[in-house]
Amino acid sequence: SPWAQEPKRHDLLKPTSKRPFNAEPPISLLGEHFYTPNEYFYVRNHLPVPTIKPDEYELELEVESGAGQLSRTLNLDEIKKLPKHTVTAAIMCGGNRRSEMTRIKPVKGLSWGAGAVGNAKWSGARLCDVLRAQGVKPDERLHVIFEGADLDPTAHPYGASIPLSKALDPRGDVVLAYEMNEQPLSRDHGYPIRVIVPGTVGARNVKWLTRIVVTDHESDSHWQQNDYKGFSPSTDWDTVDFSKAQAIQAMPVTSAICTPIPEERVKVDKGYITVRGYAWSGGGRRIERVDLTTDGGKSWHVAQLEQENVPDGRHYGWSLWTARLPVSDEQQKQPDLEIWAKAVDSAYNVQPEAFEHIWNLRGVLANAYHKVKVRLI
Ligand code: MTE
Ligand code: MO
Repeated sequence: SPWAQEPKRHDLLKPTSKRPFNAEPPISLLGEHFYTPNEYFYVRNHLPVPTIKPDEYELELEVESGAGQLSRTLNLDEIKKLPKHTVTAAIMCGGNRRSEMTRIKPVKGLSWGAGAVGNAKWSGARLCDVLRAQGVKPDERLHVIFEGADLDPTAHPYGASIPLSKALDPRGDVVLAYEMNEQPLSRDHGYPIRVIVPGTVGARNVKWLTRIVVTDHESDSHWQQNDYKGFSPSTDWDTVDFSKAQAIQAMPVTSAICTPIPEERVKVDKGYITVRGYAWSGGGRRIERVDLTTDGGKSWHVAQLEQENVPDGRHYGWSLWTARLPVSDEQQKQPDLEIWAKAVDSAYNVQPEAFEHIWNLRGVLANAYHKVKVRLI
């Protein structure tokens, strides 16, 4: 069975599917650590986990250009000998928070909560160094295709691609990572090498990386062509044309309340409650602000941010936030209180208010305000 060699997983990871293994941690735990502990970093696998022996590992690199084809391989030692670069980056699945969008109208896809995201320090060789050493020059028309060692039943690998301009940009911080939070990558997260494409949807961060191709077209894989794309709320399965939409790359701004959790009984402390969560935007855009309301938007309170001190445009890690929200006597007489969070990124992009107008049939890009109803005690 292709599933005979699946790794052991932490009890805190609650599976939304077991084969392939997909799981997220409880959201209340996520908000507690700026760097998500590796043991309960969400796992999103489309296929069985491959077993790769480090001394047998080879990364193929192919460059198709006007001048012809260049091809070489790199082993693990060669990759580790290249200058080591570390970047803090959150990885978020394109389907994060899908379960909230589903409540409007059903969508096809795993029913993720707000925990299909994690923030880590990734270390490895810079892809721009590897490509430049092979003589690759900037060209806006080209793409970089990544393939994994995980194979579907027809022996096709998991695959995805990104524009060459992102791969070659030193500020793009794309790394061939062998460490996650200073530990060797675990099997579930791509041992021995995965590509980290900061600011870009999780699906392009290919694990168990075995092949890189620089070429004039995107990956023709299912996951690049017929999945992870956004559509109008009025597009349904009879009318959808996947060739007409762009594959998701940079992710939109989003946030989530990590504590309290929905239906939690919350004690009001001297007229205040404390709310914590995360916020993140794709494309290296720093989180500028997180606003909270408990009265449906009549009054807003600005949260305190915890974030890395790195320049905007290259701010790939998430921000954690905390807010103390006043609860009026009037509100304390009601049993329920609804908290809303919305984040604003450095381009002043802001989350949409409701899921109705961003609903799409695959349930991706689910970034409306996060709304959590709690009970006051
Ligand atoms: N890479 C390979 N080879 N196979 C996969 O199934 N899943 C992708 C991406 N890379 C996937 C992959 C998706 S959709 C996501 S969201 C991230 O990996 C999840 O990364 P993680 O499991 O390390 O959290
Ligand atoms: Mo994903």
